[in-house]
Amino acid sequence: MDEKTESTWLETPDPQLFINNVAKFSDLMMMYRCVIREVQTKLEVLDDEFSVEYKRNPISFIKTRIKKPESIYRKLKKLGYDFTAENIQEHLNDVAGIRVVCAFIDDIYTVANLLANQDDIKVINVKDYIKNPKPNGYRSYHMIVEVPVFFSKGKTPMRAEIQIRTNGMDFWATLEHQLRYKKGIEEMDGYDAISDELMRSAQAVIEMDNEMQNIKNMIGRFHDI
Ligand code: 0O2
Repeated sequence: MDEKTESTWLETPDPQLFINNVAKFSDLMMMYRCVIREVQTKLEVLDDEFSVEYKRNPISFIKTRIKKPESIYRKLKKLGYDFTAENIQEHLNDVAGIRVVCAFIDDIYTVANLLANQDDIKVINVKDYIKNPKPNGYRSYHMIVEVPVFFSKGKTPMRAEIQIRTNGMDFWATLEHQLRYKKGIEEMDGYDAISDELMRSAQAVIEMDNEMQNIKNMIGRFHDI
């Protein structure tokens, strides 16, 4: 680091401003944790009701995450915005993330519709990568939702990204994420062969998901949902 940069770094921050910003950021992250809890409870309620009504659970498991500060910073920078609480709330939809892993393909649409029909949920955007998989083979159903959360200062609409997928889709996406996603392997020698293999494995998962769905349809007692 040269002298100029070092002195700028040491002299510029006003300690009080820094403390205020840190407090604002952690306050906002607390709000995102709360919207995750709201959405997770809604999903668990639906799953509980299903297990009583239909003697099975459409949801295998739910995973949640808050986007890491470095990723928030990178995404805002990519979009051309400064790293401020206001910009995070206004421009990012995926700080709060909820991943719902379902048993069967039709469970995905059942869960998505039941959520979308709740009158306190506003669906901002849907990307159906099951009907329209990404070129690399990625499949999942994505919803950006806005849910009111009641804090002492009043009701605040908070946004969250919900990714709904089968166990098979999740298995593939998790491994592909480790192997490739954001790792810049596109520049590697032999990338085309790797890409073909990933597509082939994605196709195998599609076939397995479809077969399991067909078997479920054949077993009539699962069919009356
Ligand atoms: P992370 O690390 O999971 O948080 P946008 O959010 O709209 O700016 P984009 O790409 O248009 O960006 O949104 P999209 O397509 O809905 O994808 C967002 C998330 O879906 C990603 O979040 C991943 O979690 C997942 N995803 C999308 N494409 C792929 C893929 O090809 N492979 C895998 N494994 N996951 C994918 P983040 O923030 O990029 O990453």
